[in-house]
Amino acid sequence: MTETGKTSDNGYRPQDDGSLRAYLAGLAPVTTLLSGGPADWTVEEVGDGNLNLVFIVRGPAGGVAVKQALPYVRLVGESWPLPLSRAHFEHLALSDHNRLAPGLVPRVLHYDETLALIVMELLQPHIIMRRGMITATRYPAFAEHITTFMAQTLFGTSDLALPADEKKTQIATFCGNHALCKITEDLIFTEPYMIAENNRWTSPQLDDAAKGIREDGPLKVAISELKVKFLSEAQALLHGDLHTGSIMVTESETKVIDPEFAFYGPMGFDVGALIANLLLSYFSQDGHATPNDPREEYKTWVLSQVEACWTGFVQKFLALWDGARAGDAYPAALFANDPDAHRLAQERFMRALLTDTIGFAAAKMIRRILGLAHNIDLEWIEDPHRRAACERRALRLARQMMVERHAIASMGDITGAAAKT
Ligand code: SR1
Ligand code: MG
Repeated sequence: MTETGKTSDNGYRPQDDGSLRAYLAGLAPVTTLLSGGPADWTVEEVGDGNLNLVFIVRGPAGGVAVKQALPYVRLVGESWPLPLSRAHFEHLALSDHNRLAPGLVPRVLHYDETLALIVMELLQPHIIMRRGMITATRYPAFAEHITTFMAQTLFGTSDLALPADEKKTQIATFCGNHALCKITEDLIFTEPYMIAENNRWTSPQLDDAAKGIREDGPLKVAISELKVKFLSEAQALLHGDLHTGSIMVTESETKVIDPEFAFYGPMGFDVGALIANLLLSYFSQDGHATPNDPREEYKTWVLSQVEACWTGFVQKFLALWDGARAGDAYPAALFANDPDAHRLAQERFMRALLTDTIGFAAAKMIRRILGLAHNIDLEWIEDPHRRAACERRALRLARQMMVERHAIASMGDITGAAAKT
């Protein structure tokens, strides 16, 4: 690996059952954890994401998860090359996240630069949160945990926490992850608003809605403003893909996985990703409801989580701001004798962050309905008429959120509008 994060292709090979057993057998911490020998282990490739190989390896005493980057986008195939260096940035981000939000991220047992491969603790019995929400499962500890994760990681890598020289060094390091940023720039901020080969939607049911979005001038201005923020505002180290498929949960635990899109960007992008995916789950519930399982109470719970995620995040972020900190932004000495100015500074900062969060959330909702990569929350609604009805409501709210984001004063306004949409 060079300092720019480029992995040499020398020695790289995608793992399979046999090669992975042999490889792991050479890693003492892994063999101790698994116990037995390679012949006693089970190896299963379970990757259902868009980009990578993921193996679950189980031995007599325990298990590990192994994630390996492929040199192309798995969802599309070898025609879309993608640098292996994303594993380098994922590893760096996991290390920062483990330091800043201990217990909320999987532990890394081993990292191999050449193979672009990370061995992590196996999270069990955790499941991907999105899957749990499709079966209307509540996660009572989720909002508490995810707000801690977002506040600690976003505050802890911002100019409020870091001296400027350190922050700039970090920005420079993560700039190398530009290929993953480019996916976001194209798939989220550009393609859904124009005719593009990658786009797909529930057709013909949503043909008119897709056309409407392509012809919506105010929406195109708004998404372009958000794209400029994404391209140019290095506020904090972002997870970069903080949807409910990147969160594993049990009733009492929450773990944030998969930060391969990590880079220094606008904080509202991470918070907005989370809010968007909760709202998409909300809109999908009518598509999964049955007479015996009408989902009305669950929908209320999901909307309560949208508000809890925002209010909990704000409260924790401001508590960190009020504590001892080393950052160059808003120097404590400047505000020491002026509590009114301090409060005003915080209010204005959080107001701007709310506006960004709402805008990015809207962008994330639209891309999952009209762009390349969709969510199983909606995809698993088999009847296309029923699915399209859910998607249409989500699109309507997202359009309003994005265009009116400067005028929306609270997350309660969004949940209220969602319930009426
Ligand atoms: C081509 S990758 C498509 C999407 O998968 C990831 O989960 C990201 O959200 C990315 O935009
Ligand atoms: Mg992912």
